Amino acid sequence: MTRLSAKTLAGSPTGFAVPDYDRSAVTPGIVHLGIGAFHRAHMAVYVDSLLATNPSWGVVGASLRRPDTKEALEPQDGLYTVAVRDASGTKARVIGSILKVLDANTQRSELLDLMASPAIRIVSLTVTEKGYCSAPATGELDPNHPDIVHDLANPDAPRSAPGIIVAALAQRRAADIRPFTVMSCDNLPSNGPTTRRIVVRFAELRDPALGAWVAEHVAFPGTMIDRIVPSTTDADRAMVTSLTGLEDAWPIMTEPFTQWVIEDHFPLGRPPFETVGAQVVKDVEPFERMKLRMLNGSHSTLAYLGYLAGHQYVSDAMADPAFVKLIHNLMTEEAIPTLDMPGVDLPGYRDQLLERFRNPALQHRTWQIAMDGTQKLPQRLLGTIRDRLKADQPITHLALGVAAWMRYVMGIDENGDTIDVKDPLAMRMMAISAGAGGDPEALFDGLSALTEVFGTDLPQNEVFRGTVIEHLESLFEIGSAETVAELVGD
Ligand code: CS2
Repeated sequence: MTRLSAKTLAGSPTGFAVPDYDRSAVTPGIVHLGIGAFHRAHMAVYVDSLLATNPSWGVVGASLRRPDTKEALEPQDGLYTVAVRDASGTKARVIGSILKVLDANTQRSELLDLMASPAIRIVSLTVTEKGYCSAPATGELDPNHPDIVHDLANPDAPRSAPGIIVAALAQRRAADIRPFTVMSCDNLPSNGPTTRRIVVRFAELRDPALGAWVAEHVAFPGTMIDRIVPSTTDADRAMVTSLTGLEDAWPIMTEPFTQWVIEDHFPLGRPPFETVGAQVVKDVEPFERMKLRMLNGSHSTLAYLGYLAGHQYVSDAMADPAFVKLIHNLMTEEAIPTLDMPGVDLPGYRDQLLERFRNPALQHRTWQIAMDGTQKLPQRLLGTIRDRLKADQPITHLALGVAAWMRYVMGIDENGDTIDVKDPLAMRMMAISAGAGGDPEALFDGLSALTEVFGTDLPQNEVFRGTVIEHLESLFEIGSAETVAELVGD
């Protein structure tokens, strides 16, 4: 089978979309840290759509942890296939906006030199929540994080995202080059201001003068990013090969829906993202809050309860009417009332989400979404819970999401089989659940004492404690599917 590459694409039959520009004329304007599936399904696609008229905005990607994306894309000249799937079928498009991928561990100085060069005007990131090395409850840099300790001791050989950004900014400052704009495209709450606090703090710890310079001169626009991107499987690779006739080591599976809302704050300029479907706005935070609380809050709830009920994919859980009702009610009764978005049709947004979760062609694993719960819970469920507790409003559905997470991180499913719990705090949580010995109160007290997740207020809140424990008792007694059915009255 012929491998996808610039050469083979040039001679390949059509029937799928390919870059509509001369790739050899494209030059890098963006460095993207964390070149995983999400970026390649989202921002890289928007950039691909505008390169024909804006060739100075190509992307150089950097992988911070594993070199697997670099290894897959290098023989393909950075090209890869995006397969958009729904019940009506699959549409393939080859994306050309990624010019090159650098491995931050082995090509560090090449990466930093590129980031320090004047051509690079934007450094964007999708490094996932844990890549910010912060305490999830507060969004503040964790100075004791092993990567931060390492990077402060070795500022010229950083391995964390904040360390790499600050090293490159320091090089620009020394060379009197204006700083690039830092654009987070991760699901953090207030991702612009949060990234700013983390990067400025890291720079201050390195050198107070550098910290002051970063705080004064670097822009950190916020973004709301949305597209569902399940991990690619071998079956997906085979499907893409049969569609295009070209072997692609790392195609991307995704849904038709895509949304990107960007705060307009780019002192060195930006590509005209609004010409290719992005919304460029003054204040992005209401959009972020809406998406985190409605989409991601529902997603995590579906993931923990769905996994426990034996559903491998989100669409399997959505085939159970009780799960649909639960998620519908969670959004309608508990999330929407905490949002202030005049002019936005929130019930319409909810219905569209329910439809997206139902997409049977996507095969989005509940286990994938369940990952890194300690990094996700605060912005997806706990913030909404806090707002509702303050207003004396019920938290029944949201608290079930939290209880299901607590049940899930015990690491044993309802059949007594092991769950592969992926989370930076997995070891600590295993020890806590072992100590709790299946007692709901002890489990709640042990896990909610993780102040970097729950803060100090929630563990002491009697309503929160009582509601979560009640749900835990039910999860232990009758299991996830029955608990959901009982709650929604089915
Ligand atoms: C998901 C998100 O894995 C997860 O935690 O909730 O990745 C979700 O698919 C995206 O935020 C959708 O935009």
